[in-house]
Amino acid sequence: MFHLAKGLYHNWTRREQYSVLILGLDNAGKTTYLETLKRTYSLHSKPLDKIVPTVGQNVAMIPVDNGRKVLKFWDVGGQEALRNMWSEYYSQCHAIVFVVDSTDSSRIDEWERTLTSIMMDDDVEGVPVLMLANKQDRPDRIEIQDIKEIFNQIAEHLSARDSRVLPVSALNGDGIKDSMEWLTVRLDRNKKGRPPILK
Ligand SMILES: Nc1nc2c(ncn2[C@@H]2O[C@H](COP(=O)(O)OP(=O)(O)O)[C@@H](O)[C@H]2O)c(=O)[nH]1
Ligand SMILES: [Mg+2]
Repeated sequence: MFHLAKGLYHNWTRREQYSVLILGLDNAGKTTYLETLKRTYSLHSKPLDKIVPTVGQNVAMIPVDNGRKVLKFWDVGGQEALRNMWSEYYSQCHAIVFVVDSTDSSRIDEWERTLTSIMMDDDVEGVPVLMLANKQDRPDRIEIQDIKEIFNQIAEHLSARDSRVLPVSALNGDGIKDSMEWLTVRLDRNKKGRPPILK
């Protein structure tokens, strides 16, 4: 009886854990996004003016659905030399957040190539991709419609998967909750393809 109760309790308290990779070029705002997520979901976070370029990785565990699910976010650094390491995380990830700096028109080609190569990788087949058009608080931003068009051209050539472009400001928090909602729904929907880790 005790074992049965213990087993039931264990199943009932089991949490689903999903890994979400935060990718994008350096200076796009990936670490700022991670810190703002932590602050929005009441975790301890760094002051945004203390963020330095990421070497290595930053990780945050964010509980959702009253703690029944945990989203483990990985911010793995975006400088060119570090991008080669991204693929090491692909087979384990359940979703990708790709962050772009909406004010930097000089690097559109670079992020377009980078995003295309991610989406073409067999190890992320079927994985939901959320693109964050970041720095929307800045008046010199490129029109969101133009960013969507570039994204849609990339997404068009790929197999069916959930994808979306969201305008956000990692700095002032606009759109951050929307990004979490989008991810939570898609992770659940993609559960058969990529089951969560049960903890
Ligand atoms: N105005 C504005 N600046 C941002 C935003 N997100 C990030 N930044 C700035 O962009 C720079 C790079 O941010 P960081 O998070 O280190 O980028 P990462 O290299 O992608 O991790 C920093 O100076 C941030 O303060 C945003 O939403 N709006
Ligand atoms: Mg960083």
